[in-house]
Amino acid sequence: MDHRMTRTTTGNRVRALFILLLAASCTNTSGPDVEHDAEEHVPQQRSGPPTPLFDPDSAYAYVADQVAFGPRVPGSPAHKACGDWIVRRLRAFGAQVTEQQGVVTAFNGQKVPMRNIIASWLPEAKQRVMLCAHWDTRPFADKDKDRPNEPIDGANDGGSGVGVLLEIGRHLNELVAPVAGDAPGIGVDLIFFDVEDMGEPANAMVGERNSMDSWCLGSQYWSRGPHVPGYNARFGILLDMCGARDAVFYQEAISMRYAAGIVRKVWRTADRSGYGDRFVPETKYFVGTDDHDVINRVLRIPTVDIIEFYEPTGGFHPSWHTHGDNITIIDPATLKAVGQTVMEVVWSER
Ligand code: AHN
Ligand code: ZN
Repeated sequence: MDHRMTRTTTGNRVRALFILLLAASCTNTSGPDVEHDAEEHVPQQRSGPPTPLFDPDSAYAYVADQVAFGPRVPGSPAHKACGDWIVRRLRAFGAQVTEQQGVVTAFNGQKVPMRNIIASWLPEAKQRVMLCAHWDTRPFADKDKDRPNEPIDGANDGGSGVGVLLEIGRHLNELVAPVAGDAPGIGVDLIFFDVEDMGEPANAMVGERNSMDSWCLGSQYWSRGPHVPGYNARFGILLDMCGARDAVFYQEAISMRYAAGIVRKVWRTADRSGYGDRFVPETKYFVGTDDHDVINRVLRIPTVDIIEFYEPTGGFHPSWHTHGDNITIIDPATLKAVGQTVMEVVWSER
């Protein structure tokens, strides 16, 4: 299980090499071309601990581990086992873990058990950053011609966001560890929302508010009663469907409406980190609703959604809510672009 711990030594060596290369590129000011290149690809100089390297193979393994449990349909044994595994991982990473359990009502009247998982580093810090994803998977494949009533693997839809969050969580003790003479750091919360994906299957009413309210039941529950009364954060970042091969991320319209400044911060950071080809600074309206919607509207924490826009469909990846959403569409390179960018944003907060 903890084969990842053995990667730490390699990680440190890779990081040392990275810092050496960075130092070399910073002192090499012999030609204007070199200097220009360094400006574009090297993150801004700042104080505080350097951003650790996000390990794409570790993140990928976390996605595969989730898929191996089977579909994480709320109420199922696989869902329970995967939730327990997420909690164990987070505790091993040094987080304080809080769970929110409740019962919510699906669009068809069915009562569904709900389990939100919240992992906190520096829980007492007033200045906080929130990162989130949904960890449940859709109980049916309503966009598939074959076996539409069977649950999906949700490697991308569910699995990818959780995989990236866990790999970030593996490094968060390094961020919050006290440094001699340094001001107290900022706190971080990773929130794993349940029952995001039991929304009403699309019909003529698509885009209508009532049908939109049937999605994101875990984040609705948390937004109306956060795990800490009066909870606040400087900003939030939601990760949803962020692991498919060649995925490109546009500035999602709901995020632009409520949190344009944070969107620009994230997309600028991606560019500075060398992922400008993945993060395109143009707005696309293609998400009906997602977990960040209710967080923005109810708690008013400016929260952005990093979610793939797939050009040929003008919307989601073609595997969306089909059996094609399995581990074969996941690419560690996509997880890396997203994970390293988000870590750079978080590590830049002072
Ligand atoms: C709609 O836009 C209808 N749903 C986006 C929320 C979602 C479902 N994300 C993943 N699955
Ligand atoms: Zn979905």
